[in-house]
Amino acid sequence: MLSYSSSILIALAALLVTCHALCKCPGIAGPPGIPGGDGLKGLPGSLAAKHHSVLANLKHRLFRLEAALALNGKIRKVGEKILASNGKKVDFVSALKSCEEAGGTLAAPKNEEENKAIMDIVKQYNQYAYLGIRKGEASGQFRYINGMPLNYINWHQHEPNSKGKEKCVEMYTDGTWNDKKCDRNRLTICKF
Ligand code: MMA
Ligand code: CA
Repeated sequence: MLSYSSSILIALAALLVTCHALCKCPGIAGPPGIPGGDGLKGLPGSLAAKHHSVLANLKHRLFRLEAALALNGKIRKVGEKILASNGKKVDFVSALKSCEEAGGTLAAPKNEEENKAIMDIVKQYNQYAYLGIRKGEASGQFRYINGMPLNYINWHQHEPNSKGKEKCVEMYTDGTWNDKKCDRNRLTICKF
């Protein structure tokens, strides 16, 4: 199991590699040519130290950025995940599309802690939200957007009652779930 800080470092390393490849990160120069160099193997000590300080700096900036965004309620951190809403109320397909276009997906709680974090946003906007869960055409079962079966549920009493064609799921302000038609306007909450 990787620690949180190792995961951040790995993510930053991947980001750096991408940045170098794309050459579009301001303030980060590409690595100088390394004779006989092969990736990170065989880097001179000075270069390894430089990479280490660049990573430490990025980690620090990322930490402060997340703290600033969390402070004013723009994002919520839960475990390794970041939750955010654009404050918009739209139908399920539009909500999912806007999350995916932003590089995330519709939030779906995988445990009580995540359910509480999503509920906090529902309460913040005082609007029911669509969850990243829908009824599979073939299985007739509620599943995550990626097709995996649910490993946590928090249905409201007497739900799901599948009145008519309720193939989507909304979260109420108390954090419980209701199966609901997908064409209603509900708050968009994305997971990144
Ligand atoms: C509405 C609709 C359903 C929900 C019931 C609960 C009348 O239908 O939101 O999805 O199950 O209310 O009473
Ligand atoms: Ca229902």
